[in-house]
Amino acid sequence: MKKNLSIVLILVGLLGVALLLPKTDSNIASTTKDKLVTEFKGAYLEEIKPNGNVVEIDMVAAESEVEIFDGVKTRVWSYNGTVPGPELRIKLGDTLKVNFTNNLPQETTIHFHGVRVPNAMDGVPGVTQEAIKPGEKFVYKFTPKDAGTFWFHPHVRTSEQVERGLFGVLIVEDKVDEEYSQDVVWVIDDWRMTDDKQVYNEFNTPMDLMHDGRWGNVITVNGKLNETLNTRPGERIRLRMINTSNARIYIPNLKNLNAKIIAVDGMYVRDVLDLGKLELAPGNRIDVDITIPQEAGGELFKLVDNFGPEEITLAKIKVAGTVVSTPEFDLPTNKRVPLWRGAENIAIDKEYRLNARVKDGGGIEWTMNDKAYPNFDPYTFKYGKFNTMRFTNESARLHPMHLHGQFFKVVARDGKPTDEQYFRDTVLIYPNQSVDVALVPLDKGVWVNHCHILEHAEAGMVTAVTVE
Ligand SMILES: [Cu+2]
Repeated sequence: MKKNLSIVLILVGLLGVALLLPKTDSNIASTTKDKLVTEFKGAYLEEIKPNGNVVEIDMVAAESEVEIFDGVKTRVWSYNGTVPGPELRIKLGDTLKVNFTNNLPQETTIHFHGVRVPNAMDGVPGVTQEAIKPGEKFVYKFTPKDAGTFWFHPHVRTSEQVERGLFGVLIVEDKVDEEYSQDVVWVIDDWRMTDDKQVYNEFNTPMDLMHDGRWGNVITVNGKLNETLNTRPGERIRLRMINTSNARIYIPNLKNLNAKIIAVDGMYVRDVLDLGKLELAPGNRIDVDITIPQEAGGELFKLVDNFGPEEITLAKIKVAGTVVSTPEFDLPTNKRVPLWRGAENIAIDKEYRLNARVKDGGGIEWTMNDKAYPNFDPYTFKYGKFNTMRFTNESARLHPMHLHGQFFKVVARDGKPTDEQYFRDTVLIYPNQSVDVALVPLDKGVWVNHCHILEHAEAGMVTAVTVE
């Protein structure tokens, strides 16, 4: 009896202490943050266990020629002789090993966009590795942590090297992918060409820098002017779209087809959304699930771009042949994508103000917090914790902001809460708009955070964050 009483007294005492503790805003905020981290757990992997299978490929970057226009050779820079470069397909758990040789007349690196790689494999010169000199080799080896649609490109003089044709595709397959009738990649690129169909070889022009970067006069899908996908009625297709353009933004739409977006920037969405409203900014990927209607034999469907005032046809889907039975399975989604309700009420950890200014001695430079790379405003995100970041666009131009090595979720635009039902690695910020994003970083290292309008990045719009 005496013992019980003492326990009661201890409990009363503890309660008293708890009541006396001030309920500060920071206490409340840290409790909320912990809840948001708990909600995030399991949304994607913290670590991957390699399955022991190594997929090895030799890759050479060099000058070459491709035929985009009938009978005309266009001089390009390419990976293994084609634009786009090789489409690498591996399974989740596989290790990718790229034996890379630089036969370009310039230094280069390879960055695997959107892939959570060990920091040393991120391909950023001066941050994660030394630039690879002409004639030199480098081995990229890593086990991607996520299944999805990714791409790769240089991170040296990127606006020139990507425009000349250096980019390729990395698909990390998961088991759901196999059930589709077809699994197709459409790499959408935009080129500025001369009248004789060569890559216009002045890069980072003052006009491009002052505006939204280098928009071209030729758009290709998979390196072709008239890409057409051949299908049969009833087929169910996974279409993976990647924007590898330097600067052009698309709003892709498949007219007269019921196209559902199942993944954004490689990662499955929580709930599917309709194609036709979401921007595909440079760097972004959108995967859609479409079924060719059984009665659509002989039809031609169009992939169009609705970003600008004039609709542009990008590619076509031709339907012919005998009807096939449609594979039946649930739309692949990730119900673990958090809602993060209340995230917009949490104080912003780090704000980046995006703007431009005239450089000493003339010319434009693009800044993040008044610094132009290689000068930058350093910041550290806390590993495994809830972090927030705001992009405030103080300029009148577009900025698709890309953070390496992490996924984030948009939680507010212009201060208004929003629930995007998916993660991203690149988010488009419109003129004078602010976008708040939240993330739980699971990958340590120094990661650049930059505008994916490649001319803006080249002119300074790059910063770096540390995750530790
Ligand atoms: Cu920009």
